[in-house]
Amino acid sequence: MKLPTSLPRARTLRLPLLAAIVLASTATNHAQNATAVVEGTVALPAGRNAPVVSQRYEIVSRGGVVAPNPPVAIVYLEGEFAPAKEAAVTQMQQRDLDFEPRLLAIRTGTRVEFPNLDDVYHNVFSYSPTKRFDLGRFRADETPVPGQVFERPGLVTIRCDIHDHMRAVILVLDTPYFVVTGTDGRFRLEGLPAGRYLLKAWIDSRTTLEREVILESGATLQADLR
Ligand SMILES: [Cu+2]
Repeated sequence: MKLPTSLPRARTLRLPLLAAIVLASTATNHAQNATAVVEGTVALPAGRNAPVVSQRYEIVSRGGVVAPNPPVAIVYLEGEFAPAKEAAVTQMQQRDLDFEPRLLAIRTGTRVEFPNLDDVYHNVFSYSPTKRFDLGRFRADETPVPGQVFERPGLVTIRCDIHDHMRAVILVLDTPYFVVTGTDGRFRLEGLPAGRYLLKAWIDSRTTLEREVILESGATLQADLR
């Protein structure tokens, strides 16, 4: 078949290119317009004899349910998000025979280091199906700092083989958008992309609340979870 004049031919070539440029700029704008906010309150269960003076919750296990006490929740946005540009690294320290923090939320793929800041040995391990590991006995001067990469989403209970009272929880989430509530249940998540998502609140190993949210750029949505 003989090609028509050069003008229409140029047009047909140019159109897909234009479409590609428009798509690319839309994608960029989408990332740049991550300006939505959601805030609200999670209905937390009653505390179990929580010491009111202490702002620091402990991790308790009762009837097979692992929960922070006094209760707090981890609120997160579930959806399809671009993978992290670079692997994140964070820390769960051992200090004064305790984990700091005791409750840690991370995105999948994050490496957690477990530096020992005490002058005794610790032996951090987990039997959780989400992530089983045993770092063995290590001291403060251990190099490199013992750590683990958490690839799968789920709950990981962290313990120390030497100090039975040491408990911590890592919640591995397949999202970059999460926050721990205050003990009053209040939360605020900023810098969110517009769209329709599930907003979830992890309360304990048996309880996660959820509701659908529709986020708009530059707008703050009030959304309570109960
Ligand atoms: Cu220990």
